[in-house]
Amino acid sequence: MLVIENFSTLKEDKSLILEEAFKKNRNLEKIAEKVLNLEPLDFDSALRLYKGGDLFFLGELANKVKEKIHGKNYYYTINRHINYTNICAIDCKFCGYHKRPGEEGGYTLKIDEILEKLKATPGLREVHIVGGLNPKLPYEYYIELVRRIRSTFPEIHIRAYTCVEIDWLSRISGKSVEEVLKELKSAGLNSIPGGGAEVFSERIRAELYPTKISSERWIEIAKTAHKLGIPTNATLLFGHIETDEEIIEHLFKLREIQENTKGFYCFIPLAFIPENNKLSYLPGPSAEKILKTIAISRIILNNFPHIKAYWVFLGIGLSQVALLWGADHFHGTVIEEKISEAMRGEPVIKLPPYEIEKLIREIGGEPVLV
Ligand code: V47
Ligand code: SF4
Repeated sequence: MLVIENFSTLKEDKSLILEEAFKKNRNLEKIAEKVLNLEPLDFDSALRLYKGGDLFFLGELANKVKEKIHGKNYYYTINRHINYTNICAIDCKFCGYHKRPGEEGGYTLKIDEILEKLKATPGLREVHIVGGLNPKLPYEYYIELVRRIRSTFPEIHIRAYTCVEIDWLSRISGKSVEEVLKELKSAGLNSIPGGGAEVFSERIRAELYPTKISSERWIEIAKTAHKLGIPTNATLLFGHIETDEEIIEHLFKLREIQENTKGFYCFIPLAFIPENNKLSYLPGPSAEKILKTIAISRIILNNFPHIKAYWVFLGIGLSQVALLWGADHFHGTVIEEKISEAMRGEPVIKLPPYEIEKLIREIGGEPVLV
């Protein structure tokens, strides 16, 4: 992909695609200059760029921002997902993974089973733990799980329990969020995954996940974690009923929090999977929408260290392309992931480290194992 040094080099470039992109996006020149200087955009400019910017133009800008932050480096890890239970007291309409308490097909993994899965993973560097809100699971299970993983694998990174689960732990234990986080940290927790943020819009929450914690609560928990020195990730679930304005609002909110706490590590734009859930009548986002959303995320969140291309939800091909549209993190080997498996009806294929490295090299990048 060609890199825009400034708009005059772009105009001189003979690539037809870029010439066309430049013609179409001439009215966005001033905004694009700010982007390339890593200056924060105002809301209206960001929205104009997202709505009106051509796919390739946005890709060029986002790639340039990515290169200013990371050069040619692209990151990945050797990890394993543990979805410890699919039983959930909440009933988000977009989720095809969970089972209601008592419903057939519900499962909960024993701590020993989880340890066996982890032991069977050569070179494991990170474990990613997320599950439903299972009323039968006691508070001690959550702490014990982290403690036993830490004592068995002293070196690995334990990323566990979204802000939604942390809120649940606080409720079932009667402890404050701060106390819960401190206990988890002393048991061995390193960081918190980004799930559960969905879209910070009350309109969408009321329609799709009315019993889930509010965006204020999600943000309060993320900020508390940051205060305690626990980095967190953040997500956006897009491509369903949200508007472009709501996407930009979500990104601006995250940007503002990061300005204050510097505690976010990675942003993961999650493309809505329409199969096997209550929103299956929706088509799901197009590849163009997905790439533009990844690009605008890199542009607005230029104070976030990383933007992740989550290949399990996006597919391997589109994730590779996303690495040229502003994403710098390919997540990891994953091995097993029950959320997309439940919706798509097929197991996640393991992506070995050498294949991830090949995908990165194929787009001219330098793989970095973290
Ligand atoms: O919170 C549920 C989402 C999330 C659907 O932190 C759906 O590094 C799309 O957060 N279509 C869990 N998304 C996954 C997650 C995650 C994944 C990878 C890396 C990280 C990280 C975090 O999955 C849930 C929810 O927002 N989800 N159903 C669906 N139909
Ligand atoms: Fe439960 Fe999470 Fe699924 Fe919502 S997205 S129903 S909280 S498992």
